[in-house]
Amino acid sequence: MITLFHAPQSRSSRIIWLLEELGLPYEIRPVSIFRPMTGEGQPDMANPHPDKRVPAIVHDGVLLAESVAIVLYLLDTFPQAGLAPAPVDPRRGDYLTWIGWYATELEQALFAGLSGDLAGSPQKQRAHEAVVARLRAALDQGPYVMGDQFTGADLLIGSALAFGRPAFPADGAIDAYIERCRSRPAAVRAAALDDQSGLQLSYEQA
Ligand SMILES: N[C@@H](CCC(=O)N[C@@H](CS)C(=O)NCC(=O)O)C(=O)O
Repeated sequence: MITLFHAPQSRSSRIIWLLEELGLPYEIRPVSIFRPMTGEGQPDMANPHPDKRVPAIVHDGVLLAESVAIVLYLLDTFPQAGLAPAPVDPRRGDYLTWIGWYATELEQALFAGLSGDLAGSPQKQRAHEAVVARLRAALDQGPYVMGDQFTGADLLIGSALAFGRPAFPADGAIDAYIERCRSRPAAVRAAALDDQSGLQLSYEQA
């Protein structure tokens, strides 16, 4: 059994999406978190995340915190979903590069764009432009960042872009990519579950 420690409308929402993509049984444990944007919420002592953040999962006694670690772990542990090239697959390098890019480049550019930090920093501006250029180049080949195959990299990148869309310039290809990702049946199911996730729920999937 996989247990997801989750707070609605947060970075753990995309882990519900991931679990729906995998089609495995899982349980959602709602936890409260501190929400800096509103100043509401308290860290939850029932949350095993070392910083009392979300997401965290426990699978067979193994704790994982950090979205990237959870995506890599679950897609390698359950390869039948076909959402990650195997370590021996030549596409593995591209996959890991996109995941590293998401964590180190896209996240920073997104928060710099949202906070209005760009204007005063040529260095941040340059990094932000590089992120948009790399994404656009990939989407010109599309439909996903690695071409035809939707992978865990798209789940991370697509969910981050959906959250932080105003951080980036108007662009039809980026909008279409976000829509392509979030209209996947697993993403639609996850959005509905996220809305109800104030309740403790468990899902037995086929
Ligand atoms: N790099 C982490 C970020 C996790 C994170 O910041 N989560 C937020 C919710 S979106 C949180 O739990 N905040 C509570 C806090 O900062 O105490 C990841 O992607 O897993």
